[in-house]
Amino acid sequence: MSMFNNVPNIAYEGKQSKNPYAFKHYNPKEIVFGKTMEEHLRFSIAYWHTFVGAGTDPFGAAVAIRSWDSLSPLDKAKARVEAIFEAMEKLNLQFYCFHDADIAPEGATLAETNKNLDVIVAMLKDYMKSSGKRLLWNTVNLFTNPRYVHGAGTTCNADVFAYSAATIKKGLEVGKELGADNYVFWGGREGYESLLNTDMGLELDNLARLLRMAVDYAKEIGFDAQFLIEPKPKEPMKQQYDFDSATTISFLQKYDLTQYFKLNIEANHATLAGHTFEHELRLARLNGMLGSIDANQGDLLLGWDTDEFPTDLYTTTLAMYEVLKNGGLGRGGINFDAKVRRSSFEDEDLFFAHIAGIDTYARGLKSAAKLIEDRILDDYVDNRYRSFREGVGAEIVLGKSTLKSLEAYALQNNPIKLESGRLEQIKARLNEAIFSV
Ligand code: XUL
Ligand code: CO
Repeated sequence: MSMFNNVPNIAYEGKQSKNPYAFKHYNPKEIVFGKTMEEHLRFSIAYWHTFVGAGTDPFGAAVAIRSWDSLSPLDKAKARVEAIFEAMEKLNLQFYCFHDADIAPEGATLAETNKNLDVIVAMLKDYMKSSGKRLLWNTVNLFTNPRYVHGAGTTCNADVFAYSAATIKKGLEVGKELGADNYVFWGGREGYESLLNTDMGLELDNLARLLRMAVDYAKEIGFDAQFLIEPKPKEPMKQQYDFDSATTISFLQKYDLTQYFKLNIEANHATLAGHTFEHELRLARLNGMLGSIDANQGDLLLGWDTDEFPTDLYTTTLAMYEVLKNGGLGRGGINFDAKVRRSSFEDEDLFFAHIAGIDTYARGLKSAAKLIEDRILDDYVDNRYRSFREGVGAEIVLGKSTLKSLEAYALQNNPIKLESGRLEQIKARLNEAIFSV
C-alpha cells in the first residue's frame, strides 16, 4: 500500500532539470573530495518532524493531516513505519532517526510503554532488513510528558530520575536491537527556570551520573554506538545546561566523560546560542568531538527554534568545510531535524522540503571541496599567521619565549608593521566558489 501515491521516485537529473521531483545537485554516487556524495553526507530523515509533526504552533491547531491520523494509536504507529520506509525509498535516503515517543504510543505504565515499543521495534527491524535502510541514531523523549516538568536527569524528584534512567535503559536496548550507529542525548528539560529554587551543583552532578550509567549499561549489553550530546541554549528551558559546544565540552571534561561522547551540532541551536553554525562545528572539531549534524536553519527575524529546512548555501558550504576538515562525520550523518512551514501542509511538501535541503547540502559539499582544493581560505590563513612560523613568532609557538625575552624584543622592534585582514576580498572569493559549482 502506498502512502504517497502522487510522489514518484526522486533521482538526480542535473543542474538543468526543471523537474520538481528531481535532485539538481545531489548525485549519490558522484565522487567529490575522494568519496561519493552519499558517503560524505549520510542523510537521515527525522521521524518526529516528518511523520509526527502536524504544523501546530503556539496559536494554531494541526493543519497537516496525514492519511494515518484517523487510526488508533498502535495502528497509527504501524502506518507511520510504512510511510517512513516509503519516503526513504522515494528520496533515496539510507538513514532515519527517532525518539521512542515518535515510534510507539506511551502506555499507562512503563511496562506497557515498553511493550508498545517492542511491537514497533520488531516491525522496524523487519522493514530495515528487507530495505537495507539504517538507523542513524535513536534517543528517548524525556521532555514531553508532564512528569518531566522539573527535568529528567536534573529533576528535583528522585522518582523521576529513576523513571528517566529506566527509559534510557530501554532506549539503549532498542538502539542495540536496531543496530543504531549513534545514540543521542538532547536534554530538553535539563536546565532551570530560576536559580532561586535550584540546586545547580546537585543537578549537574546528577546529569553526569545518569550519563555515566548510560555509558556503563551500553558497555554491559555490547551496544557500541557513538554517544552524542546535542547542545541547545534555550527552549524549552530558559537556561539549558548543554548551552553550546563550549559549555558541553567543559561539562564532559569536568566529569571525565569526554572519551565516551561526541557532539551532535544543530544549526538552529547554534544561532539561538548567538553563534554561527560553523563556529559550533569548528569548536567541536578542534576538540576532536564533531560527531553528527542536525541540519536545519533558523529565522533571524523570529529568533526562536523554527527548524526550517536548510536552503542557505553559505551556511551549508561553511558547515561542509568543517566536516571535510574533520575528515568526515565518521558514524554520524546529516539528519534533517527540520519542519515544513505550517503553510506547507500537503504531503508533497515533505518531499519538496527534503529535495531542497539535500540539494543545498550537496552544493555546500561541492563548494567546500573547491574551497579546500583551491586552498582559497587556507592560503589567506597561512599568510595571515606567517609571523608565527619564523623569528620571534616561531619561538613563542615552540614555548621558548618568556615575558622578559619578549620585552627585550618589543623594546627594539619599533614600529610594529600591520597588514589588512582582506575580509571583503575573501568574501568575494567565497562567492565565486559557491556559484561556480
Ligand atoms: C530539539 C531537538 C531534538 C533533538 C533530539 O530542539 O533538536 O529534536 O534533535 O531530541
Ligand atoms: Co535536533
